[in-house]
Amino acid sequence: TNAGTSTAPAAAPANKKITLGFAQVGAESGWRTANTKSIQDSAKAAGFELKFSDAQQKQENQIKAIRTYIQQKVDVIAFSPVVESGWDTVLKEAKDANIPVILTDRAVDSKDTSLYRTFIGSDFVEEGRKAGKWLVDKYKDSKDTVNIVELQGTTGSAPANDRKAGFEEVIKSSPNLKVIASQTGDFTRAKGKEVMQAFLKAHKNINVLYAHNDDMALGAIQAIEEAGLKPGKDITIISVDGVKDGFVAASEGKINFIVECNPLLGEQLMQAVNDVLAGKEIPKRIVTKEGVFTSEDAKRELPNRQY
Ligand code: GZL
Repeated sequence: TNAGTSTAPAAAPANKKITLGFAQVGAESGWRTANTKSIQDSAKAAGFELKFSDAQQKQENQIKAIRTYIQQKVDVIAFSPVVESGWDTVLKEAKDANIPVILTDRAVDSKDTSLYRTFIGSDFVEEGRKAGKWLVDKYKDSKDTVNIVELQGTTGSAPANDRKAGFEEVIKSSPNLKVIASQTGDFTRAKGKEVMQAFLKAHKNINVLYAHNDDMALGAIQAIEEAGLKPGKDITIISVDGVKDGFVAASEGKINFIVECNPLLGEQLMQAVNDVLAGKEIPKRIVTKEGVFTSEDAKRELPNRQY
C-alpha cells in the first residue's frame, strides 16, 4: 500500500485517438473502390479515427477537404492528388499548421519536397514500359505497320503522364509500332467507350488498344463488340490495374495483357502515419510491388484476386 503522503500520479488522459484526414480522388474506377476499402479497413485495424472525403475527381474539392482537415487539427493528412500540379499553396498551409502530409497513389510536381513526408505508390513510368515491352516482343518478327490507339487516364494526372511516357519510351525502338490516336477517357468506363467509338469511326484499321486502366478498356470492349469486332483478337488490348473485372475479361481472352497496379496501399499508409508521429525518418518514396499477367496468367490467377 502507499504509506507515504505522496499522491498517486493523475491518470494519464486516455490516449487520444490518432486522427487521419484522407482526401480521396473520387470513385471513378474499380481500382479506386479497392483503394478506398484498403484505406478504410487499415485505418480501423490501426485504431485511427479516419476523416474521409471523395472529391469526385475535382482538385478544388480535394483542396477544400485538406483545408477542413487543417481547421480540424487532424494529426496527419494523406491524399491521392487527382492531378500533379497546383498543390504548393495548400501544402504550405498544412506545413505552417505543423500537420504532416503523406501522398499515396499519385504524385505532385511540387519542387519543395519538404511539403510532404513520403509518397507511397506505384512507378507508373515502369508500368508504361512493361506494357510497351510486351507489345514490342509480340511484334518483334513483324515488319507490318501496327496501328495503336491509346486511352489516356485523367488529363494532368501522374498515372496518365507517366504511363504514356513509359510506353512511348519503349515502343520507339520499333518504328513499325505507331500510335495513330491518343485521347483521355478520364479513367472511366463510360468515357472509355465513348472515345473508343470515336476511334473506330475515324480509323478503319486499328490493331492495338493501350488503355491506361481496366475500366476504360472495359468500356472500349463494349464499343469494339458493338462495332462487330472481336476484342483480344481483331484488336489486341493492353490494360493497367488488374481489378477483378479486368481479370475476368483477360481470362476470356478479351484483354491480352494486364499490367498490375496495386491499390492495397492502406497498410503501408498506416505504418507511415505511425512512423511519422513517432518522429521516425521514413523514406521519401515507397514503391508498391506489382506484376504483369497474360490472358493465360489471368485465367489461373482469377480465383486468388482480392479485389
Ligand atoms: C493509379 C490510380 C489510377 C488507376 C485508375 O495508381 O491513380 O486511378 O490506374 C484510377 O483506375 O482511376
